[in-house]
Amino acid sequence: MGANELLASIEDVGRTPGGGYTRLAWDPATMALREWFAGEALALGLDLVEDGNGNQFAWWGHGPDALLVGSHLDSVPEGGPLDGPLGVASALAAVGALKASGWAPSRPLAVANFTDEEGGRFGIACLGSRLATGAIAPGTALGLRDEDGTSLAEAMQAQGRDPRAAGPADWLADVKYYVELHVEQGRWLAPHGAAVGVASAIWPHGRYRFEFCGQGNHAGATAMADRHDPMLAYAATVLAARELASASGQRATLGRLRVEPGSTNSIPSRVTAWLDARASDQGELEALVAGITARAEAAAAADGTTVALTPESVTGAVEFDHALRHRLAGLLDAPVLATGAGHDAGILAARLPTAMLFVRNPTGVSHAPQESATPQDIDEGVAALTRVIEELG
Ligand code: HGY
Ligand code: MN
Ligand code: MN
Repeated sequence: MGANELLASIEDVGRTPGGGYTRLAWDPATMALREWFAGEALALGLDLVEDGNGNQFAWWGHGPDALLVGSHLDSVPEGGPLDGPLGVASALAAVGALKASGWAPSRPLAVANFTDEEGGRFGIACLGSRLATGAIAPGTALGLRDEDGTSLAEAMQAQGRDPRAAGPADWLADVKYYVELHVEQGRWLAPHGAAVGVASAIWPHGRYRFEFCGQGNHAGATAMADRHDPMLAYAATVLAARELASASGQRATLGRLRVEPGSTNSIPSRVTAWLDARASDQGELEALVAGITARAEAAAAADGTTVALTPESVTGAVEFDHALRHRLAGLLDAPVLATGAGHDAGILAARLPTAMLFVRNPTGVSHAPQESATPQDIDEGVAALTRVIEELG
């Protein structure tokens, strides 16, 4: 099957009434997608293996110096249809086309489905690839809890996995290259008239938890002068993030919030907010976060409230392997572009030569139901990935 058909075969999995997709790690939707992946691997005659972290691999041959292609199948809440699944479907379609043509790889080849790339449930992105590469300690990851208080370990156990198996994975030693195809996030390829691009780098980025604490009180009986409302420092922080990121050409978002007790007629006692900050280099990222934090602290001090900052995950700049990206850009006659989005390829790049292909996204919208790519461009992406596999495989 081609990638468009493969994507159509999962279009109802994890679909939400708003037309988006919520497919979180170890939830029913991603479990159904794991079954789908297993079925497609079987149909292609590939050998399905799962590592102790839940990452799935469909192998064409086994052994060292392997070429790994693939992506992830989980989404952010209310995400789009392509972020992740496009890479997995394109890899399956490319392998299917190569098998049908009688081509045979000179090295082992595998298609990967990395688990929990978005961090949409447990808060830290790329958990599957971070665990496999040792970028996060199993104890830290397994102790992460979702909004219901369920830990990653409990979620894995509920799906029949043994969390004690989580951690650095043996397959890493067998992989020579990893190439991830992904829908473009942002709009660069369209104005440059290209259907496919090659990634140069990933911006440094991080997730930071702000905890604003004040005095809970009655919304109607408390005079305004007597309030210590943590919502005010939160509001000042949101505005500061926007102002400072815009002024420095970087990016900052506070898109996740928890208010306690969260009742209409109570002044909050605690407001927890998460900052997603991204910048063109590490120094800019640190300056941006420091600037936002200073503004949060000043606002809290003015209101007699407090604020505490906890970095939850910080990922340094990723430069994709220069020789590999140059070779693929030449092979495909494709432009090279950086991205502000994180990927499993960014985690694996610390351990082995890694590259990414981007498929044109006409509007650039991602992490939202409106994410799209044309069927023609999706086919062009598969053709490009097929050529890369023939070149490297
Ligand atoms: O957040 C990111 O950049 C990626 O989509 N996980
Ligand atoms: Mn992704
Ligand atoms: Mn994403």
